[in-house]
Amino acid sequence: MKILFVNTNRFKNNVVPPPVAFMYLSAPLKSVGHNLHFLDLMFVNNPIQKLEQEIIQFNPDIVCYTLRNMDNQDMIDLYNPLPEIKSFIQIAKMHDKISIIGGTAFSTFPKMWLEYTGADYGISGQAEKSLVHLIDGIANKKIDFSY
Ligand code: B12
Repeated sequence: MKILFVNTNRFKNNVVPPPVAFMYLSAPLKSVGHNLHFLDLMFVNNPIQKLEQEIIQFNPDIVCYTLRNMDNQDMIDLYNPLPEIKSFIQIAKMHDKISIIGGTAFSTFPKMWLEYTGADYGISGQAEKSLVHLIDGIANKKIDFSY
């Protein structure tokens, strides 16, 4: 399948961590033959426009979003990325693409994130093996969408 993998982290304070999750997840997906494309939104000026452009050009079957930070753990100057991340996931839905979310922020509050963003699927915790199984299930229609 064609999979677009999106790094949603745009928090630039402190160190900017490289999107290592994709490095961990790409090898197992490639080893079973998936066609991957990666989009890092960290330094993009207009992330919504860029994401929409990538979805139209690459035309993926599935968009995977990595969600790193819930917040900056700063009660005086709180950073809240939730609305922006939700808007990224809505773009996949607008284009009728299957969306899968994961990452440390997602794993902290998985039920809340799924309900808030409307993503199709989420995997909490490490996903090197489970993401391959989930995508295999989607590809072979072994997963019931009507939940
Ligand atoms: C190392 C680290 C840092 C380092 C990064 C250094 C570097 N060069 O990368 C430093 C110290 C700089 C740092 C900074 C911050 N960090 Co930090 N950090 C971590 C730590 C310990 C490991 C992150 C990591 O690299 N993991 C390795 C990668 C491969 O794992 P992963 O991203 O989780 O990916 C796996 C799964 O999540 C999943 N997955 C990931 N994406 C996807 C996507 C899909 C579709 C699927 C299915 C699965 C999936 O599969 C992957 C492979 O198994 C985590 C805690 C932890 N144990 O995870 C906190 C953590 C991520 N950090 C956190 C926070 C808050 C911050 C800061 C905001 C702190 C601050 N106040 O400044 C900043 C943010 C920096 C930024 N600009 O974004 C929180 C995030 C949760 C939250 N509360 O928002 C965590 C979870 C710590 C915590 N328990 O609170 N951090």
